[in-house]
Amino acid sequence: MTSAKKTMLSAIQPSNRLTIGNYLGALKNWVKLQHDYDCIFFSVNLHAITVRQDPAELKEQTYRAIATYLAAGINADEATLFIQSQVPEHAELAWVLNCFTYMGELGRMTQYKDKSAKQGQNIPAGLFSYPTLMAADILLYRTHLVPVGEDQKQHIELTRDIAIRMNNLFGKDLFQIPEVYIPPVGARIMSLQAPTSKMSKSDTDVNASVYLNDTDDQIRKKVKRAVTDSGTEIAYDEEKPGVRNLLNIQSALTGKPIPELVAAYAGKQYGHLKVDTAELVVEAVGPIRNRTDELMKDHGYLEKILAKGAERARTRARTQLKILYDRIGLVNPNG
Ligand code: ATP
Ligand code: LTN
Repeated sequence: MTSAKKTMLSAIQPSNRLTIGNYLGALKNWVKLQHDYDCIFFSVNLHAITVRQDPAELKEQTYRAIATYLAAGINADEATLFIQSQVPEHAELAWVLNCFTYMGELGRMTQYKDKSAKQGQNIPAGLFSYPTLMAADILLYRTHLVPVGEDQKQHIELTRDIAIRMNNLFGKDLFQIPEVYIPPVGARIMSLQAPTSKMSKSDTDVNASVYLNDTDDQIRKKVKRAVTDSGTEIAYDEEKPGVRNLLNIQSALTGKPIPELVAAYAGKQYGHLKVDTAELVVEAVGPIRNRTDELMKDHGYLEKILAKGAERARTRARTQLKILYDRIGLVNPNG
């Protein structure tokens, strides 16, 4: 389907159940911005296998991710929704981009440095070339805007560098150069157990993250056990990363500015901040969890949306690949 609107595209790895970090950094903004753009959202299972996954869980989480997008408010009639492995053009373009990306560029990626450090001796090559697959995801659809959390900014800058390089070589209009959208609040939600590290869905400590399918009780327990800081005053302070994180979560959920929240806690204790934060998270997560569970029971409905999305995506992706192949001298599938 063609549209006069600009294209917005984003994706999440189905490497575990999604967290409130994924929600506040990414998904919530997709929902907020969706009507102004022609939207493409998918579940990046090819990215997820850059670290070992259990096959049955990977499949379940891949569908759960799509169900969660819908439950959070993505409109299935308007957006193009699919699973990355259903559109083989992503892997195809990634190979070509690998040939125009430098080892030095990939070696500088923070996510690669963090994740490879946890892998021991045998680092999969896919973890290293991960960003070229992400660049392919974005460049296949002439994307204008990519809404993501702060941790992904570096990957989008690399995508722009690769696109500009190839445009210089093969024609200025070859690829659309994408822009990043990072939300003003909620772009970096921290671990509840180690508030100087990012909340991450693949963290082995289940108490570090609130998952979007946690029960209300689990949410309350996790937020109340959140590591806070020495002292008693509720301040938005560099030295108080635990308190800052809870204030950031509240601000991202309610839209209230931090100074307003801090002022309302004058003279109150950390306990008050935790109880209020827990209730706000319960209020936001509860409906998403319940709706996701309902959708997961209706596989037929999900399959229908995904089949339609993948078909639409493939047509668009093939058009872009044809242009690229012609420009760089590769023979197209149909000659
Ligand atoms: P993994 O632990 O498997 O690396 P993750 O939780 O870091 O996963 P991704 O799939 O890498 O999540 O990210 C999906 C989206 O969620 C991206 O846009 C990313 O920027 C955003 N995101 C992830 N974690 C956070 C966080 N803690 N705060 C804000 N946004 C986040
Ligand atoms: N690398 C991203 C997930 C991702 C993505 C994308 C995000 C893969 N392809 C395309 C935006 C656009 C991450 O969050 N780890």
